[in-house]
Amino acid sequence: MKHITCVAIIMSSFIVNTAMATTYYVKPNGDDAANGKSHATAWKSIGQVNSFSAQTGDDVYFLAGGSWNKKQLSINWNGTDSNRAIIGSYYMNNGNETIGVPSGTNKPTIIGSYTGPCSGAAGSCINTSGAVPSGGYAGLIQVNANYVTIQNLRAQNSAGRGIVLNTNYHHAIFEGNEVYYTAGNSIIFNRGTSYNIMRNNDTSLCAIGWKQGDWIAVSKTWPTCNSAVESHHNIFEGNYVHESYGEGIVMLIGSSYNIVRGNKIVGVRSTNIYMDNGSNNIIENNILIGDRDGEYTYNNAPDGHKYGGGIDVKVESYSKMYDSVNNIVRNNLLFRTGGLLMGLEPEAELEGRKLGVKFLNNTLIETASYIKLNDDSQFYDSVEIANNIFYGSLIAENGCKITPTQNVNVHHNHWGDLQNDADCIGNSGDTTGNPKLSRTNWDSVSITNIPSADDFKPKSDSPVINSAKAQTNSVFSLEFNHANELTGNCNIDLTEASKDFFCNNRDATPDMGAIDQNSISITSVVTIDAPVGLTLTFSSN
Ligand SMILES: [Ca+2]
Ligand SMILES: [Ca+2]
Repeated sequence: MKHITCVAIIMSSFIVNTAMATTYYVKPNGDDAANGKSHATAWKSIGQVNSFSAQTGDDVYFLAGGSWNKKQLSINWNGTDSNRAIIGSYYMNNGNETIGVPSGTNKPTIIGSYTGPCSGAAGSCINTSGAVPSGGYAGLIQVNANYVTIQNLRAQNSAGRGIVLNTNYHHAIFEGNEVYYTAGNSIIFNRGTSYNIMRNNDTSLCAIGWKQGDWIAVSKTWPTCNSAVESHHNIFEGNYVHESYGEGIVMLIGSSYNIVRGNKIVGVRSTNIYMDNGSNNIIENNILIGDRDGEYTYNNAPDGHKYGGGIDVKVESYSKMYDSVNNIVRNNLLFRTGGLLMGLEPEAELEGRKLGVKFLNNTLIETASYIKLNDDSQFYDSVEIANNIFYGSLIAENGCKITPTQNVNVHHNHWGDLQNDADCIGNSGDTTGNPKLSRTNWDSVSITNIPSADDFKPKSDSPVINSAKAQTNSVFSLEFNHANELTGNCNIDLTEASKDFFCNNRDATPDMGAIDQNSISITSVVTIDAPVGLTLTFSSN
């Protein structure tokens, strides 16, 4: 008998009109010859899940605490909007099968064959025969169907990717999963997918040894941790991406109408949030913490230190068929990462591609640069840089480059300790000097001692208070149908760009930076009714 918890009640709303759908259970000491319909008769193997005659909307739950070795899990049956195919975790509570993961118990764990990170020469790092999964582009958990939810599983030691939505499938929800040690990406929505949610996942140690067709040394990898490729209308929300060699959260090759919000990205080697050749995307309310000179750093900065990247919006040559316009980067907090970047590659310029981004109300502390726009502004489309705080004593020069200023509307920014940079200082509404943030000593910050959002909050005597210019109606019309799937306290309001980091309305005289001084302290950016478990709290360490 299935024990109905409050969690299960949430899930049960999906189980209307689903007489045909069945719930199956899998446990390490199960029996594939049993019917799988209870804990007592649970199946044993991933192979059984991969090959049984599934009906639309069937659900499969693996026993929490169990692990399954060296077998790719492949989901090949559809759900529907009202009856998703859910693959998740269960446990026994007073003799009842209960959906979820009990406190202190590991999520059901699927383990591949890779034990990286790879430190040897290219091609020497893995026994390619018998690798699980079989190649760097394959997922340890692979979804080849629509309306599938993967929740509360752990995928680790993948010789390829972690969790993959394969090409041209749609409406996936991947949430509450842990993905650790992957040769390639942690979680990816592949080409042609759309209307997906990647939420509350914990991903770490991605890109430990794969690049374009070969398993290679980790120092040469670049795969992204969580990403979308030619994939639209997706939400990336509340994910924790940390201690990884690739990029953090990435939208590639024309991925459009995506929202990246409320994620925490800590100690990733390359760019924290990256997008190229995509339009109508919003990147907001994320916390990015760098790992200066640590293992997970890549770029050399003018101050002699190594940083990862910050937030970068590009038009690249390899996908030069797409513009990258109508993008918003707002209310993000960055510490010791790269800065805010945008630009076009030469071949894309030859194609006449356009690049448009609004960087609004971000706060950057001790970043490797403040903002750098390539010298290609004739291709810019509605570029605006306003209401941002840039501050960091580590950066004495070269922190800012905005030339020429044609087609770039720069105003009302706080330039911190940049005193004489003609590229940046002197625009309408600018302020300078110490922004007087809540936290004064940042030296102890590390990837294991993460500042809270409140640390970035300006004090009442800060020059940034009441110095911003109100931004209204600056957000494009976003073709997005996820409204019913957003459960946080920061609903997407497409006509209102004047909210602070905590999604409070800014007052009539708004402040620069992500957080208004007068905003109340709230401990989480997004409060998500995930089916089970993980809720990220952004003010805690
Ligand atoms: Ca179902
Ligand atoms: Ca104010």
